[in-house]
Amino acid sequence: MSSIRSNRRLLMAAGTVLALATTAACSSSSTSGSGSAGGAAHKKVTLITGVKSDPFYITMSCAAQDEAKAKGMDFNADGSAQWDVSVQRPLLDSVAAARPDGLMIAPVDTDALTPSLKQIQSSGTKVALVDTVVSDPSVGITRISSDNEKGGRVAADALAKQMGEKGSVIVISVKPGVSTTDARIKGFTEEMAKYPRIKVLPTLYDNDQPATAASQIQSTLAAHPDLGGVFAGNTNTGKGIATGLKQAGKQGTVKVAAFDAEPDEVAALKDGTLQVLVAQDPASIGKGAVDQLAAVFDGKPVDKSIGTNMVAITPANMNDAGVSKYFYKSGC
Ligand code: T6T
Repeated sequence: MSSIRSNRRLLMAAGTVLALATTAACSSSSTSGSGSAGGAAHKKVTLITGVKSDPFYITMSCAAQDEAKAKGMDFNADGSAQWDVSVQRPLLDSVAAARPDGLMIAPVDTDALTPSLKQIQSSGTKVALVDTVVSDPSVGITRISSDNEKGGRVAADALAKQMGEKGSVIVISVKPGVSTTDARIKGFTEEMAKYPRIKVLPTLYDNDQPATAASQIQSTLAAHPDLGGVFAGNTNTGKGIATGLKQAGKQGTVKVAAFDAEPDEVAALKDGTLQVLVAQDPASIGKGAVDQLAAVFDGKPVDKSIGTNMVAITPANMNDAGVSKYFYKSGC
């Protein structure tokens, strides 16, 4: 049975709601037949996030924990100390040994961890991919994330507007091989091509280190004094760019569109160092993954792919309750 869910996606920019009807590409649904014995209650579910201390993943984990508790599941969460395959792999090895009923994971690379994930899946653990994905389509009963390419396009249009549609712009992001940020960069650069008076400089990667992003933006300013705009691919990059611009005395002069809405980014939006945040809905990603695992445990249809909301936040709409609810949390 195929279940098609169409969800209305709202992207708000400066109080303007851009309603984007997005059909979650749940082109087919699958069930596990009779489902695991005993349904969702008391099933053991583990969440492995990309970076444990990142407010994006903290917000996701808090919502997943609440939903798992409501369903009587035994939930635990862990995450890498930094965005690195060699740091996340031992966590996966522990999951393989523990053999939980369900694993929710944001893999930090599109390919490097696939063998481990396939081995965990073949041992009977149901895998839900949250936020990031791997290239191998056989991994995961469900994939839940933002439409990152669309988010990159929204960032490009918002930044171009801030720059008066002219000047040079640079993209700084985490590292190549991350499904989400790669998609944002793709959407951003393709959209920016529509602005002939904007020159896109070569992308820089900061390994998800704010200090590196701060240093990179300052060296970019030294090499390109006319720099007009920056696209920050995620939380730690946005945080670092804000710091670097302040250190260079360029806050507000160089316009910034940043993905995510963790507390330091929100503060930088408020003080005028960042101009636009493309916030995701990590809570819905976490809750949704628990719900899909519960469905498979209960032998019910599973949505293979679910898209979640994004909101473009600016100083003009950041105090609206419907927008500020997307700010990420640093704790449950
Ligand atoms: O932007 C989020 C997440 O969507 C991405 O996959 C990696 O970076 C973040 O975790 C924020 O650090």
